[in-house]
Amino acid sequence: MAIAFTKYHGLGNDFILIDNRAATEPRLTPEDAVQWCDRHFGIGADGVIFALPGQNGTDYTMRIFNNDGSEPEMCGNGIRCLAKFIAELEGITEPHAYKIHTLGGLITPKLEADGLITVDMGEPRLLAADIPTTLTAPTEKVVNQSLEVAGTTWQVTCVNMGNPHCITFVDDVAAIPLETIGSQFECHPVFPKKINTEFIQVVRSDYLKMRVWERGAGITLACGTGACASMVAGVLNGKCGRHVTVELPGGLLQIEWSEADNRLYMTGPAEKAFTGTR
Ligand code: ZDP
Repeated sequence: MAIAFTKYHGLGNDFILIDNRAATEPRLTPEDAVQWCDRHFGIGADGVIFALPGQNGTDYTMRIFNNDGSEPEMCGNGIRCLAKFIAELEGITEPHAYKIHTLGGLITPKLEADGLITVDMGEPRLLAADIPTTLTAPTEKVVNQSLEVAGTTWQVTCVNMGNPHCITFVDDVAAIPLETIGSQFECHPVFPKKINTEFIQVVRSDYLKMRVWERGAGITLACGTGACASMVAGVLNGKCGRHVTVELPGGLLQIEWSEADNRLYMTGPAEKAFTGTR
């Protein structure tokens, strides 16, 4: 039977959204997701996102498959897309906040009057055991640690935003050979759950330029959890403040790390591209 879908993107990080409100398990298998995400033989996307019934008192549950069929815990750009998708399903046009259960914990996206979405992304986790990584002792943070990848020693900082991230500050993001080194970071043995990898150029203390290699998806135009993780890494290394604009290949995200509650707030767009059935 054909399944209806809607394509959305957040700054060019694109997803196939599926109305999964009638069942507690995703309507597609990971293998289906790989085929649907194929840009030549399928619909084309960085991942598939399912809007499932809520649990533990939440409005909805979000599950996501990467375009390689793996399942990440969280997805920052994706949850902005999910918020717009469910508002459309429910016919809601007013500003509205949703409580979303994810494998990375409770996340709260809020549709704003101007059409943007602000997401309460929760608190970052910093201990090596929580990343997870074996780069240092389990109860220590991984800040400015040496990591050997592709014959070069990189200074990395690791942050978990529901999903794992490894951040490296560089002088010029354009000069980084992401196509060749990205997967070597992703699959490095010090990261037992693999890793999302961000390269950050500090333009000003309130403006970062980022390029990303995503676990399970490769180079993408934007990564919301990655933008949050990168600004946390910037603060830990004394390179930026707690209110920053992050410039990604697909556009800009505003990120705030609140001193009052230790939570990250990410603001950015999500746009519908088209609907279809497959
Ligand atoms: O952690 C992972 O495996 C990522 N590929 C998940 C997707 C992250 C995302 N790009 C984001 O915006 O946070 C969707």
